[in-house]
Amino acid sequence: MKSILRSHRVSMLTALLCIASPLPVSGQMHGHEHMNMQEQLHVHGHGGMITSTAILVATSGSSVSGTLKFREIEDRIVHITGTVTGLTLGKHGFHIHVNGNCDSPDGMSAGGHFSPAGGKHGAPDAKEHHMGDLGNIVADAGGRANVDVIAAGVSLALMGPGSIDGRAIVIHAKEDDFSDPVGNSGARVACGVIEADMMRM
Ligand SMILES: [Cu+2]
Ligand SMILES: [Zn+2]
Repeated sequence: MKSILRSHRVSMLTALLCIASPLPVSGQMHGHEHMNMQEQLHVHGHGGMITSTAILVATSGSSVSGTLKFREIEDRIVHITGTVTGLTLGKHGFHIHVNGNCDSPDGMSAGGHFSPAGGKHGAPDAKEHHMGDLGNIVADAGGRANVDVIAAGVSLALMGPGSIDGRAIVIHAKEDDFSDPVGNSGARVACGVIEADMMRM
């Protein structure tokens, strides 16, 4: 009981500090009225950087879980980090899918690969690939993968053509061999919706 009270008090304090801290950009908003909505949403993130989180949910018959953190370290360069467990040894296809919906037992509700510009499926460094093609993550013999992936071209902004806010990140049973249309990476073993952290306050 005591620890519950204490953690409650800490989160209250954090919330108060967040409210009390001045907006980092409030002094430099001369051009505010000329900014589009996307730019405004960008500068209003804490510390000027939007971060998001995806909590991975195992699909039916899978025990894959984990939490992924997304940081837009430069405009349209998103760094994805975290740990995934419950995988089989080896490579697993890793993609952003278009629908932020992980409700179906097989993960198919997340739809196809996020690809606003269309084109063929491929490796992230290939000339042609879907924007959501992030290659593979690699699990060790204990089924654990340390994710450290750069997603280029996508944004955590709440809108705009490259926005991945509210979309899904999907992990597959098999290796993505980068063949069109989906890389033969098999079933979906985990799915998580990418949610902006600032919306969770
Ligand atoms: Cu996928
Ligand atoms: Zn693809």
